[in-house]
Amino acid sequence: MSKTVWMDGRLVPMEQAAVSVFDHGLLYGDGVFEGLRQYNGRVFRMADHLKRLYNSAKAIRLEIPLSQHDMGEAVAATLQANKLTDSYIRLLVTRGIGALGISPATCSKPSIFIIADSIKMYSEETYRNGMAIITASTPRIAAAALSPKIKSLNYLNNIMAKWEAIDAGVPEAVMLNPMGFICECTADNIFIVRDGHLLTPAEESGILLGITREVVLELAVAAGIPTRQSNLTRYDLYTADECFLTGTGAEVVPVTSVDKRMIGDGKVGPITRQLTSTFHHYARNIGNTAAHSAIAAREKLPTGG
Ligand code: PXG
Repeated sequence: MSKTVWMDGRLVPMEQAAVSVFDHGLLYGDGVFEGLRQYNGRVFRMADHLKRLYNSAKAIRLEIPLSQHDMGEAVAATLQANKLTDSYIRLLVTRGIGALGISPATCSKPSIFIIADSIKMYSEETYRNGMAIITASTPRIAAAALSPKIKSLNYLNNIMAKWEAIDAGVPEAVMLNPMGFICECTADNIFIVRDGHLLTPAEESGILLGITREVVLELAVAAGIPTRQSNLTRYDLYTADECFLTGTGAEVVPVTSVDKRMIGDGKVGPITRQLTSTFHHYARNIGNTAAHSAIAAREKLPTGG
């Protein structure tokens, strides 16, 4: 079935959803994006995703020509047009069409695109048995160069790290910051468990502040699991009792080996198991109520069924 894409206020068939070769999003990666999930007709943590999108845009001096409220409506309209109740949503804002030089000043109006599609997750087997990952030699971009908090259309570092994962025959690669501390994987945050404590790289390590990461930290606190955000090294990963990744697409996915070092006993550990299942349930039920998704509720998103 042909998908419908929201483009600058119009719902168009995917075949016609094309951008100009003069769009600076294409020419220079000048733009920002978000990836959201819809569960049972409701968008998970939409307010948080929109806030991050508008902050990313503000940081690069990109003025989104739509209020956050209207952006929520546009997302709802896209989901409705595609008759979706469980989906992955990609929201992009580009600098728009301009002259061939890099100057953003030549671009008169940013463009907004909303794409909704089915979700590609890891296999059942991976959630049950975990996966092997590597550390990449490509570093995460330095916070001093471009804040990793900005979800920009510049993902080349991450893509180079993804090549390393592909070459190593594993699904993901951990990126380190220029100091050698652990940051995150190419599109997921990373956690370890050590002596019953849940540890994850801190904001200061230079990471994207993942929304799934935040929810997992909240769920851990609620479950009485002590949490700490700090600098972590490869040694900490190699000697961890448990390890997992978090992301909008992946949710919580267990890691059982890093750079050929077995994590713990090589099986998915109890805290990982607990958080995987707690998150899974929370996203589909409790965490997806009007209170946690105020904008989604206001926009009367399709109720599913
Ligand atoms: N780090 C980076 C560099 C990312 O791009 C995350 C962490 C996780 O953040 P969230 O907010 O999604 O928990 C991302 C987000 C996918 C997918 O298909 C990945 C992202 C966004 C949407 C979907 O796994 N990247």
